[in-house]
Amino acid sequence: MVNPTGRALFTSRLYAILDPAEIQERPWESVLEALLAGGAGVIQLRAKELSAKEFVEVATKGHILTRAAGGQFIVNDRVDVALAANADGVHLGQEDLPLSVARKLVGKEKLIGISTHELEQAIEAEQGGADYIGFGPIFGTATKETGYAPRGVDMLRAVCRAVSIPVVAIGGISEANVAQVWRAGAAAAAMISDLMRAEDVAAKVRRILAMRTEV
Ligand code: 3NM
Repeated sequence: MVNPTGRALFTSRLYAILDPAEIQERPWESVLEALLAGGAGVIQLRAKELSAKEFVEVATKGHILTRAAGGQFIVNDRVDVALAANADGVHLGQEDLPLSVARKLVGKEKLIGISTHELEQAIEAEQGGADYIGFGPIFGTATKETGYAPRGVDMLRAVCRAVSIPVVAIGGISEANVAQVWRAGAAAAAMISDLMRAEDVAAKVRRILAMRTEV
């Protein structure tokens, strides 16, 4: 299967991040299944607290479940785990493997996304051959100590205009403000806590996706 590139990847406009550290007592499989049942088309697995062994196990199973539902599965931080799980892509931060090194390892078939926090980083990632960028934090977030002040929707808009690859907005995005980032030009909105803490995850995804018609 050839990976969809560019905006085709983000037709659902939601980039759902599955983070086992944020789901309390629920099994991660049921949270993933709820995300998929709600219609999330792209799932990123973010697992800072798992060992490499556990990360590969979760990624392998997560990829199979996501693929069966017709979605794309992206592994955060770890090129080796993405390869081992045969994920559709890998998402890297500014301190992870450099993009050029990662590209040599995963080849052209897998997507590479790069986290960016400044306009210059966004342009650099595009020039380096990233398939998409993450840009944030857009709003304040308690999920990650990013070290950056919230960038806001105006800076997001400027980044979306400056690059032609898809921009995935991240940081403090919820059902309450997602329309703002879509309107600013983000190809997709990435969310962790608003999804992971929802009592009914599938219903939360459905409500978010239903809002796309309003932007
Ligand atoms: N990266 P929530 S902000 C993982 O700015 C992450 O690059 C960010 O979590 C960045 O949706 C962030 O709960 C946390 O705010 C996103």
